[in-house]
Amino acid sequence: MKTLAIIKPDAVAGGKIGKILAHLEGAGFTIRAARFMRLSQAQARAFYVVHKEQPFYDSLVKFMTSGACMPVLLEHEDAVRALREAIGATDPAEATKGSVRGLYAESKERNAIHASDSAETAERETAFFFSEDELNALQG
Ligand code: 3AN
Repeated sequence: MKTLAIIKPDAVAGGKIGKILAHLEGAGFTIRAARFMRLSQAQARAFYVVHKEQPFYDSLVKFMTSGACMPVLLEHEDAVRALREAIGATDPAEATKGSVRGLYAESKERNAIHASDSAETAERETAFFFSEDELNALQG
């Protein structure tokens, strides 16, 4: 199965793309699609719409639009669970030491990487960044 990750602007600006992708490939994920982009305000607001009532929403949108990010479609047996485990807890202070966030996150907000939290979310978030046609073409 597949799930969606986003290498966030803090990790892109900090030069961590290569390390994070290597970490994920080392954990058994296969990269199926990727793009390098800067989210617009509208895109960031829509992507995080489930958090729109949260006190951190405006700050999160500001951070996610502050620079380039890298959405990545990853395949793994049990991909959603495996990726959540590989990235660690939202708060780097609580993240497992060897997890992506344990290694690279700065704070709860600037936490290096996003991962879909369920199979349904993974489908919605994948469609947010990659069209069916594009994914079919990548499969060859
Ligand atoms: P996760 O990314 O671990 O699934 P969510 O879905 O609870 O965490 O939160 C989405 C994003 O919102 C997080 N990745 C983080 O950047 C930000 N966030 C969550 N909680 C906080 C908080 N208390 N303060 C600031 N930012 C937060």
